[in-house]
Amino acid sequence: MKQSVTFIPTMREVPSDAEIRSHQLLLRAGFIRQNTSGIYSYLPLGKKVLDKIEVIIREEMEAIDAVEVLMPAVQQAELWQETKRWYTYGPELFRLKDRHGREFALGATHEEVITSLVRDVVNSYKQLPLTMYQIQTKFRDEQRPRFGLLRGREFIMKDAYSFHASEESLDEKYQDMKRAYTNIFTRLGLNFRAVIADGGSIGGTGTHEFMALSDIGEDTIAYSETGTYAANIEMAEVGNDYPKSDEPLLEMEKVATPDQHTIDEVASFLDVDPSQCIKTLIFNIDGELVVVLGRGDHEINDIKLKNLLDATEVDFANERDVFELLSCEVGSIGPVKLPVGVKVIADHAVAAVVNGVTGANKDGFHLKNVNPERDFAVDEYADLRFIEEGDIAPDGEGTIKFAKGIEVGHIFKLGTTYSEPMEGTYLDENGRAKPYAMGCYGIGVSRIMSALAEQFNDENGLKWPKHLAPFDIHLVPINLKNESQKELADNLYRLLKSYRFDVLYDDRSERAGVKFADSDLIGLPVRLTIGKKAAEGIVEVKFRDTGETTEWQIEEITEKLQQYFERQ
Ligand code: 9G3
Repeated sequence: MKQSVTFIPTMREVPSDAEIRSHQLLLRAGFIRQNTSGIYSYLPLGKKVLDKIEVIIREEMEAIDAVEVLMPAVQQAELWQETKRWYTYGPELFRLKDRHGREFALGATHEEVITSLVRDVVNSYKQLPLTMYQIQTKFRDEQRPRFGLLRGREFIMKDAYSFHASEESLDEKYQDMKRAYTNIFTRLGLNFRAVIADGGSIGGTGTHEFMALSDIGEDTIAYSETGTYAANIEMAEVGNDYPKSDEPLLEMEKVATPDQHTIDEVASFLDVDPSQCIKTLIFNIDGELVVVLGRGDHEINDIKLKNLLDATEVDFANERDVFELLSCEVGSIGPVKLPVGVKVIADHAVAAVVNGVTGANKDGFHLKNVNPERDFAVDEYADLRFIEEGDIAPDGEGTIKFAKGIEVGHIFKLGTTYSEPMEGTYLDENGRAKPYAMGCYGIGVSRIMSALAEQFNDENGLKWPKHLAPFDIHLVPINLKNESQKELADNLYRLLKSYRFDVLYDDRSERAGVKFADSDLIGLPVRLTIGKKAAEGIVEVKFRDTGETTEWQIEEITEKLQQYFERQ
């Protein structure tokens, strides 16, 4: 492709609203342009990378018998009303009306659509299992679109849905998808981890996220340095083996702690370690006030709390609720002598506290030598705390480290979450109607381009992995007014295309410096420069990933390139 006719608006300056490297580079190298907040155009170079990512995804989907479809983006509200999501989703769901005033959603995801499609056709176990996928634009009115393609309001997703006549069949497909995703992200060359994740509001049991490791990732993953354990920090389990000291239980006593409210203030005032304190929090869980206890040096994980109580809403109780319940400030609350009937749940670590410190439920006072079971009752102990770096991995293999990740894939076991309310049923071998067991599986296609740009760049620009670059070769003649350079460049362009290399021919009448800077910015794997030695049939070669330069004779170019690109 001749660069003079290709639309590649490179930019010298860094756009001020682009905070992260990949966003800056994709803009400056002319891969994308923002139309409005969170909504982008993919320019020729960006579109070519997207296409190469999609080829890999399609190959791996086909390998596990997933068949491609394309569903509508405009979805009738009635479908979302069947699953009640029309009512449970707020402003994030784009809604619109047609000329007759009928209501629609712009597709944020397609569980309702695909289930309505399948229920009209699939009514026998003989037609199952069935897995369909699409690669399509999704619409979500994010409150804070940011980081370019990483969090947009319109983005490209591969979403797959599977339908089964048994949990076993679903499990099998789920494992197939997990392997297919591992193949996809490995073939993309991304540094990623598959992590145990929270199903979020989509329900269903069991989900895995695929995280591309990156410091600008919004998710934190806890992984074992030497083992295989990896989980989204929201879900990472914590072991329950807390050593309990056998020191004698001392007499509980009330002590004045004037103006000491936080755990750290109280701990230092009473000269004890925060791990000796029992942190008492009051949550409002679906309208019920629940007392949650944790060790002073740990953080309570509200996602674990929500999953434990199978709750919809988990919020901190407000000051008024706390005062009504305990007639004291938040900084003085404790589990001793709570009003009857208040549910108390505690993280496992609390059970191992001996002679601990906690609030006295009286402003300005705390209790010392408090012991669980002797001084306060706990309805249920559970794993409620956030995992921390240095913890032993739950499977006992290695210690936990944190890393930031960009979620590029997420797979879910849905069970009958959608088939039940939508009456997506099949007749089993005994002729009984049963709802399909379902799975759904997403990959952020446009997000992957950002993740690749984040992982593959240097101070001069992008450095695309050679099988994903928008073009294979950047052919850069220094001076097209020079007859021998122009002739060699034109001949080489024709020759390389005849060998089916994808060539970007920089035929612009720009200075060499501009051409080289743009070439480094765009980041094609190989640059062939036609310069002074053109008359001798010598071409300068530069490899973008290593920066290495060398010279090749014209005669050896095609063979050397076939070696480099590992083509026959
Ligand atoms: C919505 C809006 C935002 C959403 C959803 C629905 C996330 C929603 C979860 C999923 C689950 C899977 C199939 C492909 C893989 C992901 N954000 N989710 O359902 F209406 Cl506005 O999308 N869906």
